[in-house]
Amino acid sequence: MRLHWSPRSPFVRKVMVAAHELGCADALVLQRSVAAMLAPNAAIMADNPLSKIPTLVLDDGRVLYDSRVICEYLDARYAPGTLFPADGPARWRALADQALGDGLLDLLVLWRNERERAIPLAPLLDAFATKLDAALARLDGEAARLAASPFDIGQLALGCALGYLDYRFAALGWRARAPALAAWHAAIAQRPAFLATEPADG
Ligand SMILES: N[C@@H](CCC(=O)N[C@@H](CS)C(=O)NCC(=O)O)C(=O)O
Repeated sequence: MRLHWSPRSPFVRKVMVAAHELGCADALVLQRSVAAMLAPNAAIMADNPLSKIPTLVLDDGRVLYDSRVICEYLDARYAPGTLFPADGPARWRALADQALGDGLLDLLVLWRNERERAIPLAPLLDAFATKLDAALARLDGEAARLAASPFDIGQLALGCALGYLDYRFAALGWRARAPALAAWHAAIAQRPAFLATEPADG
């Protein structure tokens, strides 16, 4: 399987953490791909018309995107139910946590794009900050629940979102605002799958 990959992308990191957790990282051939909103990449678009990563090309030529679909595919293929609970409240909790982690990442990627513009739109930056504060407060209140639950796709996505905050928004100092969440994150960041996939420039 060939994965359009970058060491900087938090959505690619979701897939790589999942692959390590599921024991199938060696089955992925990594193709370094640069995805930027303002520069559609023909090599990615040959497989994904949206020019987004992660994009996974299976050995039989079928193509999967986005990170949610790829993670669920790897789970179903290599260790069913490990990251995606099969049914019931645990499944919906995990999927909702994943949606919050992914949504936070969408917000942070847009925020980073906006702040790098010559004249950022101030109300947009304020709105991003307001939503981040609310998400951190919500998650800080749920840290005990996260710590008491088995590791799943929701925790994986939230871990990648908090890792991206450290990587691209270190100056925000999110831990001071969410100490219980910070303690939960410190624990999951020690999982081998997270240690093996730290974001890196290059
Ligand atoms: N919902 C997608 C989001 C993927 C995404 O936004 N990836 C970024 C890189 S971190 C990208 O490819 N951006 C290029 C673009 O938006 O054109 C997923 O979960 O995979």
